[in-house]
Amino acid sequence: MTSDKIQLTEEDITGIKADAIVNAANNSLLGGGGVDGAIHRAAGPELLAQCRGLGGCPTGEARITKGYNLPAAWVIHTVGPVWRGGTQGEPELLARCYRSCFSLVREYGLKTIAFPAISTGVYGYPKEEASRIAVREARRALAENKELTAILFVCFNSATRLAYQKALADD
Ligand code: AR6
Repeated sequence: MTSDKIQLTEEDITGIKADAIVNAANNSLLGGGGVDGAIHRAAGPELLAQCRGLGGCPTGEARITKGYNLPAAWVIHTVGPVWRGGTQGEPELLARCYRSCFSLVREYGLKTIAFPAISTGVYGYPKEEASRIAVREARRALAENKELTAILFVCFNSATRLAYQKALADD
């Protein structure tokens, strides 16, 4: 089932004005490269200060902070799995990331959320497999949470966009 509540865009996630944007963080939650670095730069030092107080985050879980200087009100930090060939529980851990984010969405009464392609950069998760998991979990969240009005998948390049388009076309 395709839903018009799921949208794709090719832009920098730090400019998106959703209730929450998701950060593909690491276990320390103290910043890094990729989308994590971009979010910390755009949000400003108060974000790092709040993250310091969280004491890290296990892979597959998520933590929420304010968005500070970002247009988004909240940042949901989740830690995706490092790709090790797919036999080390990576698909389940990646699915758990999305579910952890959607459970915070429900808890905080958020209506719109933007995700980067978690784990598909530095962590090496193949884009097609990762996007299938992202789309499956998004559909599940929309079925379970009627308050959720929009899920935006932010594709940073055309290969990522293509992978999501394929995943959305598959039922
Ligand atoms: N907006 C949207 N998407 C982006 C942006 C951006 N500004 N920048 C990168 N991407 P990655 P991971 C895309 O590497 O694989 C960090 O150092 C990127 O093209 O950011 O989960 C953390 O601290 C890719 O499609 O995250 C961790 O150590 C996607 O975001 C580690 O990287 C995810 O790429 C996490 O690795």
